[in-house]
Amino acid sequence: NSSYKVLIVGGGSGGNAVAAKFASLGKKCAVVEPSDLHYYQPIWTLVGAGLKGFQASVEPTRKVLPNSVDWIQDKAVKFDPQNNTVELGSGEKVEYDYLVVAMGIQLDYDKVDGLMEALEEDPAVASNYHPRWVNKTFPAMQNFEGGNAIFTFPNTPIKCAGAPQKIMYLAEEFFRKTGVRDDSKVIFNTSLGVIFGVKKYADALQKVIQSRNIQVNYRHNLVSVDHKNRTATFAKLDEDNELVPFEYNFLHVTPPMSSPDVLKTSPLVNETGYVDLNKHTLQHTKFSNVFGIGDCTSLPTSKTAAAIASQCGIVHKNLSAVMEGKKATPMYDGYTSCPLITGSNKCILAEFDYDLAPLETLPINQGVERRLAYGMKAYLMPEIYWNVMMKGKWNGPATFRKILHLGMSKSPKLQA
Ligand code: FAD
Ligand code: UQ1
Repeated sequence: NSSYKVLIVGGGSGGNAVAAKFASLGKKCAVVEPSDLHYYQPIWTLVGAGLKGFQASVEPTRKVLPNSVDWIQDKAVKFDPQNNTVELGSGEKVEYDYLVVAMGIQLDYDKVDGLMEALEEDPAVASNYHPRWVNKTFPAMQNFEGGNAIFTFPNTPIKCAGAPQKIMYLAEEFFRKTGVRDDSKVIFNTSLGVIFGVKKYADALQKVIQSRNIQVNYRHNLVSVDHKNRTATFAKLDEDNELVPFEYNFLHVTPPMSSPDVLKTSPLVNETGYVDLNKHTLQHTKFSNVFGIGDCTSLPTSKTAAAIASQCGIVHKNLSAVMEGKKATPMYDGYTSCPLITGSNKCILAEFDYDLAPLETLPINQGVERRLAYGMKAYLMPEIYWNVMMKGKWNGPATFRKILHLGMSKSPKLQA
């Protein structure tokens, strides 16, 4: 059985960003990651809309992980934090002094009746959330000849809460270009009761929705898909789950999501199934040698790569302090960001914190559609991700925000 000073479980956005920070530990640090491929998922919105090629989103895991740290190509199947071990699929138990959990969120496509079959068999059903089915979105948009184009938002926490509607705006614009918009209805069926959780950006999105004649049905949760009859059935969450069928000619699904099954049954999680962290220090609430980052955590902020950028430096600093016998310092203000793309050259760049208060980097109002914000999302972010964040050198835009606001920016609130 092997033993490491720092063991990181999951080598996605969070796990790899942290591994890069600890690369100087060399072989004392390992990453458990089953997949050969590392995905930059934020670009899938643009891949789905035909604006970027899929290859822009993928690199071999070997190339992304720091060379110096060990890559254990397997999955974690059991956590035993009392004994500081993680069991692998192979049956081997790996010991650690310090653990970082970075397993992401699980996609539960199978929880919607008929959905997997529809995704496999119906060319009009697609999903930007999956590396296989994101490649169906643009062909389905091209083949759409009018009728109902339906976009869904599930009744669970998800990653990038804006993505279910970003693809809708891009598709709606595309349908205007291809001349089918007048013969179609663009429908957003969302389990939520609001379009977005932060009022400033919700107000901006409402204007977009009205000006582009999009129909939004709140508290509608997708429960089944019958692709043979091209019907998607939704439960009305505020009306005793009354079922309403919608015929579709194009269907973009955001699946229900949950914490990875392996975590749900582990001692590491709270009652919601996510890794139970102190929201300001990112240290585990019960096991002081355990930290977490990203989508698999209980942190009450929107699950994004942008949030992870702000978290990875804090995990590094606080875990390093704990290694030296010091205490973790409260530092994380919940910063997250969601570039709400509303067209092929337009974006509302939402940035906010735990209080759902806007925390904008640029010294201009980001609550309006801007070409600059689109450029940042489409061209700047991928460069930052691959060349800076994956090298352990991007801690989010806080420093730029302070410079650009000449020190007038609000300082983070970190009361416990
Ligand atoms: P991931 O990057 O998903 O990595 C988790 C890793 O854990 C995976 O590599 C997986 O193989 C591994 N793993 C799983 N189970 C196990 C196991 N049992 N043992 C070991 N390893 C395991 N974010 C933004 O900031 N801006 C955006 O515009 C944006 N848009 C998005 C659009 C879409 C369509 C999607 C899907 C996501 C978007 N995101 C966006 C969200 C962002 O991609 C995620 O929040 C981020 O990648 C989460 O990082 P993570 O490390 O928590 O999880
Ligand atoms: C960000 O830092 C980041 O990580 C690379 C993203 O991931 C895709 C983002 O989408 C955003 C918006 C940020 C925030 C950065 C700036 C400069 C606003």
